[in-house]
Amino acid sequence: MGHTSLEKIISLQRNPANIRNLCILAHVDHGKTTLADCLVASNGIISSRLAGKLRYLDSREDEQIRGITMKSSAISLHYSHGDQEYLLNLIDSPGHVDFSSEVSTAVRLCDGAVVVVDAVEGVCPQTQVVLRQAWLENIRPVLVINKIDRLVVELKLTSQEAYTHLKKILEQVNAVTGTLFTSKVLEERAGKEEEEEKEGEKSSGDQVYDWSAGLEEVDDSHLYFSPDQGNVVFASAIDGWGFSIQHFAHIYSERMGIKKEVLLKTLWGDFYLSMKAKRIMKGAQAKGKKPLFVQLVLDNIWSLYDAVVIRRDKEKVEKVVTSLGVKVMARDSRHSDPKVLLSAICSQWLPVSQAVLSMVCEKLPSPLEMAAERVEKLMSVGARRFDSLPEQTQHLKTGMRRSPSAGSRRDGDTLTGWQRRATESPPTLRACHLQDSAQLPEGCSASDDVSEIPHLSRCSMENLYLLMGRELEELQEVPAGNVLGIGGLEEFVLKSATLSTSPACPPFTPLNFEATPIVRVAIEPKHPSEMPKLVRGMRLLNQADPCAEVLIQETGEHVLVTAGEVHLQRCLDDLRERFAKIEISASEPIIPFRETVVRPPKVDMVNEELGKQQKVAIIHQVKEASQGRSSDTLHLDSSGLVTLTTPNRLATVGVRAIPLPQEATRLLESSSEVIRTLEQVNMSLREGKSLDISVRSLEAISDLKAQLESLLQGRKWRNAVERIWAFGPRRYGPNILLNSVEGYQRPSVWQCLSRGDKASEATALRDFDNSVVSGFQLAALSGPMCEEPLMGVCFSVERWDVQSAAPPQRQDSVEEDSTRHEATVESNVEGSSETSARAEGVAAGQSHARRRPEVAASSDCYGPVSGQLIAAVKEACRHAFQAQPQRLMAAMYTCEIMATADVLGRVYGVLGKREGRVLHEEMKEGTDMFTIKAVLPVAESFGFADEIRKRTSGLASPQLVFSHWEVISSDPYWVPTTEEEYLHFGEKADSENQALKYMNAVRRRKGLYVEEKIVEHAEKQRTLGKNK
Ligand SMILES: Nc1nc2c(ncn2[C@@H]2O[C@H](COP(=O)(O)OP(=O)(O)OP(=O)(O)O)[C@@H](O)[C@H]2O)c(=O)[nH]1
Ligand SMILES: [Mg+2]
Repeated sequence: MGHTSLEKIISLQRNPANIRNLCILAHVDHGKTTLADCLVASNGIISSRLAGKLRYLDSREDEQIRGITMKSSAISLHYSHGDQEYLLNLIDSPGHVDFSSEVSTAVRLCDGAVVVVDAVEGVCPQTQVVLRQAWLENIRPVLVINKIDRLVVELKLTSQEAYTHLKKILEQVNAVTGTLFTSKVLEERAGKEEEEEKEGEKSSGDQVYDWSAGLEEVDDSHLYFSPDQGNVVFASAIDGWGFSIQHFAHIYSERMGIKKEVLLKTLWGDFYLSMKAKRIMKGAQAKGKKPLFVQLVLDNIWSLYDAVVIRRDKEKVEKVVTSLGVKVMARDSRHSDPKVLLSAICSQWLPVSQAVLSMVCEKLPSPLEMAAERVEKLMSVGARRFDSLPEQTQHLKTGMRRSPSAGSRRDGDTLTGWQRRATESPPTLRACHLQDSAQLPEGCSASDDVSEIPHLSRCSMENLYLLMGRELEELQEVPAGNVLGIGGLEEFVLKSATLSTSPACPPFTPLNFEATPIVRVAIEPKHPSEMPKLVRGMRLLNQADPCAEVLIQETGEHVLVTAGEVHLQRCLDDLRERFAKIEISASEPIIPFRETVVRPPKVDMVNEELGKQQKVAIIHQVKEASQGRSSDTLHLDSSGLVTLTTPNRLATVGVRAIPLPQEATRLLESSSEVIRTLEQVNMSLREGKSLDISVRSLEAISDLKAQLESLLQGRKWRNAVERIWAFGPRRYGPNILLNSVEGYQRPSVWQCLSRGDKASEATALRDFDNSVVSGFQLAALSGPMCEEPLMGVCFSVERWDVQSAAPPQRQDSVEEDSTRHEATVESNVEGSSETSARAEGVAAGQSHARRRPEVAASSDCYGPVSGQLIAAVKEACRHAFQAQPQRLMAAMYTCEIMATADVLGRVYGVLGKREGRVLHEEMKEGTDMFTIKAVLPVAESFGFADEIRKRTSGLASPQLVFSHWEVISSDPYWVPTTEEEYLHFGEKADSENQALKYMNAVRRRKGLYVEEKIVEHAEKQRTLGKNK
């Protein structure tokens, strides 16, 4: 087949029934790009000899050097299947975890996916992730089991063993799908039950509970991968071959005279060919017979490999070549590398492109078959239900699913799009999925006024492009149902956008991102004068990359946040070469920490139990330390309660910091979305508006409440959940402000749950309620240890006294509690009898000095009361925090490493050196590969992947994904206190303190004061014995 002409593709674009938009998904290195090469070669775009070696869609230099894909790329291919001609818009996605956001965008654009699995490695973490992403986007997957050649050549399995192995892999993949399916059915069922419950309440009471989970009734057989369903292809992309059982069924039905349908059903499975009876029988395994798949399919491939690659038997090869009826060129058969001959034979005998593309055309849906469910999901953002959307919007759904004919239709056209890629030259591009026809000259011509709708702007598209891998073809018009590039949106789109000709179209739901951006670096240009170029470049990068975040920190630094080390490298390269085109320098990665408090330890650093007196000693110490901090406005009692008065003496707050149980912190951390919704609802309730929230979000909120209640048990937490005042920082973080003020009943944060019944009773907020919350937010945003956000801390406000607005006239009024009352009463009478009486008692001059006339005149010099209260609460929280044992929390990666047995030891070595902790280790059945799952602090992860690769000669490569925050057990402020600790650590206790090291590093970076001894060894060393 020659190079498909542009006209051909344009004509194919007009027939959406024969368009397939698909992406290739897999774990890293499972052979996506290699497979894509074979498909591209089938269109004559690259030579088939180079297929698998060129990796055509890895067009970037760094992709070629590193051998991994970093950006998705799209290409349009043509394929004739039967008497139909198809247009395939193919997107090759990266498999490395750092780029999983690229996968999210790719799945959003497609209607189907080819999931590739390595026949040796089987289902890997990213395989599960991509299957889930495809599931969440409601797109249909088909499976390619790749690298079957490795089973023959590397693992040296027999064909029978290989069959068992392949069966296992299929089971693994189906297990993932099964889990996804079950959870969906259960969820739907829960939703249905609730509706029924509501209806049931209305109608009658006698309902019999239905115990079945609903799983039995739902037919899920079409979801699973099975060769007899035609949605599985076995392949070796690098050798250019691949087949589905249809292919062999076709051959053998001719050759053996067995019906094709029978073969289709029996070629995969526990069937064997009985020579005597000349029939296909069941129960191969039980009778010890060769299954049909082994006998008729695998054996042929095995003997071919045996002849060509393993034994290099020329005669046999010739025999095979003639029996297969393929032609081999002389230079191929003489080539020193047997793989060349092998691919020459295989690519004619079982061309992988044909197997995969036929399956794609038959099994994947066309854009016309887009599920109604998917459209609804796309359009109902956040808590909204689809049927609560305006009618005009709901109408668009039919527009999106209606069959768009060739040409253009202007009624209610919806042009939906996702920004994909921004390059500087050629002009800025965005690949879009057009759901209805768009014509260039008209662009977006909605006549309605759009200015008052937030985040909505009008733009016109300047260019439309066909994406052809490394090249672009400019097009005049693109009919609906295609993947294409759009130029001229640079000014309008930040990261992603929904394009529509109708302003009624809501923005589509945000993409499901699996990776969290966690690695941050500060960036600056080499030459300071080039700052504007850098700023512009960073803006473009922000647009082009779905996952990278660009921000300016309070310090004025330009910060880039990326998902991981490899992603960071790519973003920097992009900035240098494409977007900013200047020399830049990046700081060392800034590693995030969290600050928290813990319960007082029960044992000391040498694992001796802390007795009562020693504990007293510790408390004593804390006291001593805090005494230094105490002033006349601040008071700290031995139970950790901090009382602080505002400078104008009007308000006093008492705050205590309590560590939250770990599970509760984790729950808050993972429910930030729910808390955010809760906050939005409360905000609108406070403003007197009512927000139309869906049952599902309400349910999520009440779930959260119930879970919190079950986690916060015990005397200390009695009624705590009801008393929650706010979450923080930023109002949705994993810290809690608790209202323990006696006599202050404020409306609960959960009030949206009991809307209707209690809303009227709810008491009003006290004045300055908001200031207390703001003070808490500030305190939670940066802690006292190194100004990092807090996590898992509960601040319980136990006292909050506000005196009425009349400002006290005397600065020293607090001293005499008994006289305070009188003081306020008489406050307006300057120089009253009482004051003068006292003044007489004290030396007159001293009294004057203390009274400071400007203070007496007004309290205004301290600023507004709300501001003072914010500062007071913030300070009180900080001191309360410091009164507890403080700890740092480190961000942790989970890390999955596949390694062979012989390099296992080295992997453990590297992990140990970097403070990693192995969670479990498992042997992959049938191989000598081990999967190791470990956790590793982000702070120690830089260069980890490289080190592992080097130490194991490239045999193991880790995948790092951010997982959670973990308390670092050592106390950064630790000094020896008990006898044993002195003995063990010595007076100076200068052994390594990891937490202190981290804390000081952060403090130094932020320009904070770092307490360090400069002269470490100025004294003569004494032996411990003398010291005692
Ligand atoms: N033995 C064997 N190796 C293969 C096969 N297919 C691909 N490979 C090799 O696997 C490695 C990775 O292939 P790629 O195609 O780059 O994998 P990928 O899935 O695109 O990787 P990422 O895009 O980085 O996720 C390359 O070294 C290929 O040569 C195959 O069928 N058999
Ligand atoms: Mg790739």
